[in-house]
Amino acid sequence: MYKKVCKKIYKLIKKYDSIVIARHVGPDPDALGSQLALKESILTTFPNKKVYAVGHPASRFKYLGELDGIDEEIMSKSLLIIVDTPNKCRVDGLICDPANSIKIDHHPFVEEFCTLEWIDDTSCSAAQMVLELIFNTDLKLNASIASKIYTGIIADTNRFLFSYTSSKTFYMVSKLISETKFDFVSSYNNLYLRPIKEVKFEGYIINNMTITDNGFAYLKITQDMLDEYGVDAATAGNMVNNFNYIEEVLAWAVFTVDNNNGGTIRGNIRSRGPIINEVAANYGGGGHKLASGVRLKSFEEVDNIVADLDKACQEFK
Ligand SMILES: [Mn+2]
Repeated sequence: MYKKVCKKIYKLIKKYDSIVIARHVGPDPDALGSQLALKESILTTFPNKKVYAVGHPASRFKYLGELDGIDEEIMSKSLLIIVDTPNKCRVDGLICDPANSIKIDHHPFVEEFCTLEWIDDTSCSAAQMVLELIFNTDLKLNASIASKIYTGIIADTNRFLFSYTSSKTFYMVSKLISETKFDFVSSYNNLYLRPIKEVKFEGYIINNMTITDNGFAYLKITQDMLDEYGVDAATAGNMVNNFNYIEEVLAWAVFTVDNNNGGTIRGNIRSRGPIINEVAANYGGGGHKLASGVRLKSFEEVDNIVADLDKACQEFK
């Protein structure tokens, strides 16, 4: 089934002289890695084509490559490929609707907005799907493309820790390493090296979080705390991924004031059992069963969701 769709995608890529590749707003390493790997693969295979990777850059992930600015005229004439994005409103840099568009995504289905959609919600990452596309067509691969794909895969699976890592993931990564001989160990430096202030702030969260009798851990993070350690709301929010495997904690969250978004409270919630996205949905949030996010108006609202998440932990026990 996926072989057929890969061939269809390749045919369209072959047909167009100009191709635009987009991904979701607030890019993570999988979004950028799959986007820039696909761009490089198309350009390596077809050096005469014009390929643009669009969207706002993220300075943190600059090592994955540069992005391109384009106008409406270019986009309207191009083949548009959107990676890692389930819904249209989350596409970064979409300025018009070209005649042909392709979606390559591993999120649960939200809406149809491309003329050709390849959705595989059993895939661990969009990067794995781009690799599948390369392996099943005449698209080329090299060490530089491989490192971008690998970064996407290890970021979305948290180094093969999450459950949607499959035998296919290991098989394809093994093939990726043996075919290109790229230095996969150096990918970890780019992804995991961080300044001491961030590590110290993580220690601060651990030392100051409240853990309820039902196993729900949380911390409210104010602007003063962010200023003291010199970290931003997004960085603080992403730290929840590091609090897995604490014996006394079933689910956990950090609630961070986000002055870049009008002083709203950014809630990042994780779980190793209790279903949390249903609770988050009651507050306008979303995400997966065990990894979810929400945006709240005030710390008073935080108290309500904390009570609900604590209850979810109690029911799980
Ligand atoms: Mn992804």
